[in-house]
Amino acid sequence: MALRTAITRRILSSSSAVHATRSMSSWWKNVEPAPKDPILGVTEAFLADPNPDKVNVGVGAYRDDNGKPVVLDCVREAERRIAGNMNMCFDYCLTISNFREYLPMGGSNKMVEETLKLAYGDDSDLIKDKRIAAVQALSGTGACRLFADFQKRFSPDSQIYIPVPTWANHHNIWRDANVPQRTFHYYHPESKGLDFASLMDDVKNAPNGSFFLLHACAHNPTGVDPTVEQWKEISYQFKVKGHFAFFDMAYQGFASGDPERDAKSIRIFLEDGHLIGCSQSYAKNMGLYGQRVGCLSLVCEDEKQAVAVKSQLQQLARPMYSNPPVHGALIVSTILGDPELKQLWLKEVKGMADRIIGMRSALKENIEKLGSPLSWEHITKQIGMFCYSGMTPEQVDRLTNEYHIYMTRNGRISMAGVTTGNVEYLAKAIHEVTKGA
Ligand code: KET
Repeated sequence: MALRTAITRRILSSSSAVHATRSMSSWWKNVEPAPKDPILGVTEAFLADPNPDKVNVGVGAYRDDNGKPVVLDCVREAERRIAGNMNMCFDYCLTISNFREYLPMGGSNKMVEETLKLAYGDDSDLIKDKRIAAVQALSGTGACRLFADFQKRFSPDSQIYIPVPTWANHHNIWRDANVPQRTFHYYHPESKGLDFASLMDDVKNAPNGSFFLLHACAHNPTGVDPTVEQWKEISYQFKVKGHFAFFDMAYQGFASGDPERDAKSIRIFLEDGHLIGCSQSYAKNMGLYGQRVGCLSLVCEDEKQAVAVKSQLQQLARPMYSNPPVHGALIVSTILGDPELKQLWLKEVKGMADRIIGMRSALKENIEKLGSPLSWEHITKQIGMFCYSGMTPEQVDRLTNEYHIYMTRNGRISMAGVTTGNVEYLAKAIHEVTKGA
């Protein structure tokens, strides 16, 4: 009897185990592979290619003239100071033994304070009057996403107007935050410049009080920015229409070589009294790509509103990632909090921007030298990290398949990946795939 019960029990438990295995294996049966990311997927394909002559001008990540990733000297020095525990004054005068503690939900106050000065100006009254709600964010992407979630929560019926074209991930970010997207004209393919007239029409025709995403400088992917005069007109029209401007500033310093000059668009809007939003990232201009350090800020009517808005941003962060990582913030606050290190940083940002400007001329000259009948003026006219070459997806495919040159299919060349060593090869390949066009 006892034996029979034990056997029955075993049969039952093994059949339920089979059943459990079956249902577990069917949990994800409807999951299809996600499409490759149009930018980061290029890096994956590049890494998988064994060809020694391969060139990566896909992702917007700065390389030195040997094609190697760069750690800035100011960052190395900051890390030395951090590791050496030089009684640094961070948020709570942390020491080496305890700076791995959690940061507050809004991140490092010291880092945020220094970051706001870069966007709003050292002497900004908005900072003095504590009218800016700001939190440390998971780099520029995290700042955009946090804002999109905030927009959905506090303006649930609003939409976001996004330029055509834009950084591909903007679409994903606002999609995943469930904010409907609209587009506005930006780039003019024939002139390879700004379609200012259509842009202004779209601004005028959008319903009053619409949300717009603007690239503060070094527009990605086009490398085309409005002039100061055009920014003034845009700002004026935003005022007339009561639109909200959200600035994505992922390349401060990369357009002109000077972070202060690159903040001009934002300053124009501030002069006009706009209550803007802003995403800042240290991925590119401090080379802190993998540290994921950035900032989201929203200008408010007064200090009381800023306190409320910041508390809500923190409440959004808490269930997502609780609080941001500490190390990158410590590097940034160490550099920007020390006048000497800040000077070194400014010099290094200019060095990166200048090398890219030099490569623009070199690429253009090399293509022209080969006798290309096409105009390549836009290579040197466009600014920032990218050249929007005008090449078609098919031409890009040929570059990749025949020449092992990796770039996004929209024809964007990351000029940061061009070097004196590969510029001739790149020019020749571009000439070959475009000469029949
Ligand atoms: N905004 C823009 C306009 C942008 O180009 C990037 C990155 C980001 C935000 C986000 O950067 P983060 O690393 O989250 O601070 N662009 C490059 C890398 C990427 O696609 O993630 C790129 O376009 O190649």
